[in-house]
Amino acid sequence: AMAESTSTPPLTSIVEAFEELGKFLQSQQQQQQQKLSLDTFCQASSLVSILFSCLGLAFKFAEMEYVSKVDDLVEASKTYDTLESIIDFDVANDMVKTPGSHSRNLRRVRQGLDLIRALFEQFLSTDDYSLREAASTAYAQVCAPYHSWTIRTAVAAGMYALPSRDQLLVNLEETLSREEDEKVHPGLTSGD
Ligand code: 1PZ
Repeated sequence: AMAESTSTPPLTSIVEAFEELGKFLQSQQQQQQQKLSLDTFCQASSLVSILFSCLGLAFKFAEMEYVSKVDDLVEASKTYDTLESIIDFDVANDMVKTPGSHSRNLRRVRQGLDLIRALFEQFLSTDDYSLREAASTAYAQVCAPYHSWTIRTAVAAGMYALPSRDQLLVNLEETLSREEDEKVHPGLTSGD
């Protein structure tokens, strides 16, 4: 159902989806209640998967990890309405830290999202950062404290396989223009 909603470029879709979530949470906060629909959260989180296609094969494992956690939450959304309800259930059953529990997967997805937030913050703060530097700094801040030594070592090695910052932007634009092409039909591009 989500596969065809590509009328907006991916980065724009991601930004819009999370700004909506943010606005919703702020309005809820003013009413002293925070009930975020799991369904809405999953839709926003799924959009992020497109970024992996810009990173290259070395990050296939990270993609599979991320996508499997989001898929688990999509499955959970058939039973649970809100983020709070899965956490309440897992707290009551002492399963918050159990690998594979919805709460644990939710935390993993949140860490993935936070990693992207940190990465783009690095990008905005200076032009000097290479993608590897920015990604390494973001990873060290956000995810490394919660990953095993084995994973941290593999990620550190994988960082050398990341494209350059310029190449990432090219890859992103290619993704963007492919989406644009679908929108305006191929062959109708303005020839100047
Ligand atoms: C443009 C963005 C560049 C960012 C590059 C940084 C990539 C960091 C890669 C992190 C790899 C993590 C690999 C595996 C982690 C697993 O140990 C855990 C297992 O969880 P458990 O089953 O024990 O509960 N899995 C995760 O933490 C799932 C989420 C990891 C992926 C986050 C990456 C998000 C980056 C998105 C960039 C498009």
